[in-house]
Amino acid sequence: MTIEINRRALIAGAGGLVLAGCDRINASPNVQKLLRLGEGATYSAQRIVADRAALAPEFTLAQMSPVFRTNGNTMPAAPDYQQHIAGNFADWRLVVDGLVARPLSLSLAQLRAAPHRTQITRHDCVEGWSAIGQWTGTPLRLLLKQAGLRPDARFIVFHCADDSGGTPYYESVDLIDAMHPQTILAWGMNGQTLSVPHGAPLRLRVERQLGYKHAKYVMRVEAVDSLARLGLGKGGYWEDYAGYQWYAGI
Ligand SMILES: Nc1nc2c(c(=O)[nH]1)N[C@H]1C(S)=C(S)[C@@H](COP(=O)(O)O)O[C@H]1N2
Ligand SMILES: [Mo]
Repeated sequence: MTIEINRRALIAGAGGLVLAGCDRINASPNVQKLLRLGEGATYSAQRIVADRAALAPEFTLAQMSPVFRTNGNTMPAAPDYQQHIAGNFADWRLVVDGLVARPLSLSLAQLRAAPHRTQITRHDCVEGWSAIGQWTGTPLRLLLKQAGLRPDARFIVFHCADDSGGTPYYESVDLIDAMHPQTILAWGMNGQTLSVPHGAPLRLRVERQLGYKHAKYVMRVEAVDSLARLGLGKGGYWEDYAGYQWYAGI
C-alpha cells in the first residue's frame, strides 16, 4: 500500500488536487482550470463551467512522449488474470451487463474486429506527470448501443482485474462521458498490442478526465442506476480511499 500512502501525502489538506512541485502538469491549461475551481469543486459546478461534449486535444505522432510511464498497478496478482496472461488472453472475455437489454460477452478478437478509433492524447496524472500516447480501441458507446442501455441506467462502472491490498480497483463515469466520441476501450497503444503494465488486454480511455479514471485491466462493464452499492459508494477506488473527486473532468 505504499502507493496509497504517497498519494495521501500528496493530497493532504485539500480537495484532492494539490500538486506540490509538479511543474509539468501545472503548466497544462486544462489542469490550471481544474485547480482554479478549488476544493469546493462539485460535479454541478463542473457542469456549468465545462463543455462536456468538447473534444480533448489530439496530437501528432511527432508529439508523442518517447516514454509513457506506468502508474498504479502494473501486474494484477489474481490467479485468474495470471492464467489469462499465460494463455495470451485467448479465453478472456469482456462482460457488459447490469442495466442492459442484451448482456454481452466479447472476446478480444471480437473487440478487435469491431469498429475502432485511434487517438493521440495527453494523459494527466494527479501525481504530477503527463504523457502523450496513441490509443486504439472500440468506442464504448458502440458496445453500450449493442447491449441496449435500459432507461434506468445512469452510470457505467468498470470492474478491473487488480486490487490494492485486497480491495478491487473499479471506476465509473456518467453517460455523457460514456457516450463521448473519444471514450474507448483500448486494446492497442502506440501501434502495438496493449501491454500488461499499461492495462492489457483492455483499458478505458476517457480523454476529458484525469489519469486515475482511465481504468486498466477492465474485465466487466456494468450499467447501474446508482454508485451507492459499489465499494464505499464514491464511484471509484481512489474516490473511496483517497478522497479523489469522482468527477475529474478537465
Ligand atoms: N485497474 C487500474 N487502473 C488504473 C490504475 C490502477 O492502479 N489500476 N491506476 C490509474 C492511474 S492513477 C493512472 S495515472 C493510470 C496509469 O496508466 P498507465 O500505467 O498506463 O500509465 O492508470 C489508472 N488506472
Ligand atoms: Mo494517476
